[in-house]
Amino acid sequence: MTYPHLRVRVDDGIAYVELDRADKRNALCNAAIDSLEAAFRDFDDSVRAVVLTGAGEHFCAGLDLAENSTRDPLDVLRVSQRWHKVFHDMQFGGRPIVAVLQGAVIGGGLELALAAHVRVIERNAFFQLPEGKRGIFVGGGASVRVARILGPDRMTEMMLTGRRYDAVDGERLGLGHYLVDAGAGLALATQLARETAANSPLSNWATIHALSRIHDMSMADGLFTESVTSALMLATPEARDRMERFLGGTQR
Ligand code: 1HE
Repeated sequence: MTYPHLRVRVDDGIAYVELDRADKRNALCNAAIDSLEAAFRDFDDSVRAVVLTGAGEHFCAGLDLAENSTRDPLDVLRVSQRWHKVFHDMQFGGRPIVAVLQGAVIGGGLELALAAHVRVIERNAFFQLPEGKRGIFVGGGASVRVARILGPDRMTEMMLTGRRYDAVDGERLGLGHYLVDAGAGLALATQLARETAANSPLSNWATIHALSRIHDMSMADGLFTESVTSALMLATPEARDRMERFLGGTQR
């Protein structure tokens, strides 16, 4: 399958999805969003994890401003809700996504990055929410996904001042989980994707879904949901096999 502005290949159970619009710094136009939706929808069960990258020197410069500078409010509302759906489907597709972040991770680029579960930051990366400078507001989920990591206070400051966080700041603040030299991200992301792909798919599915939802619950509801999820998972044949294998290998 081919997807406009996206390069997709599958190798040994890992899908490599690359934003392929380097001449526009991988800015997300409607066609690129459509491609992301289609690519993730088209993966079959043989794809157990995804590595998400951006071609060229920058991960993603965010919303395609050229395409969006003359929209009316209803149109913008539709674009925003479409991004929400596509990023939601990526985040909750049940497959771990490992992103490699280099250069600009700006606006909608950061929103896309945060739909990934594991993020590797290369030392040349920088993070910015310049929406205030462009006279707009975040629309691809940042007020939820960025604010959950930074908190609304720091995100407000980031948006008001348009400040740039560098790679070290990004890792320190939790925008990514690993910090590596420029050019070293793909190798680590591949290794991490392989590790997550070797987990039980059901366990990955539960981790991806349950933790995020439990975060939104009261303590009592969260603990109850954890118990139910735990009971469901422990009773699966795969869980039994894996525990037996561990016990057989180490304790018997
Ligand atoms: C673009 C875009 C874009 C580059 N939309 N065309 N995002 C921004 O405000 C970020 C705007 N971009 C930049 O700040 C810079 O381009 C970068 C720091 C990312 C890279 O700088 P540089 O010097 O390597 O590239 P450049 O020369 O600025 O751009 C190269 C080309 O990409 C140029 O087009 P060209 O035809 O003149 O070659 C740029 O116009 C084009 N380009 N970024 C359209 N974003 C759902 S709500 C989300 C809201 C947001 O994402 S707001 C943040 C928008």
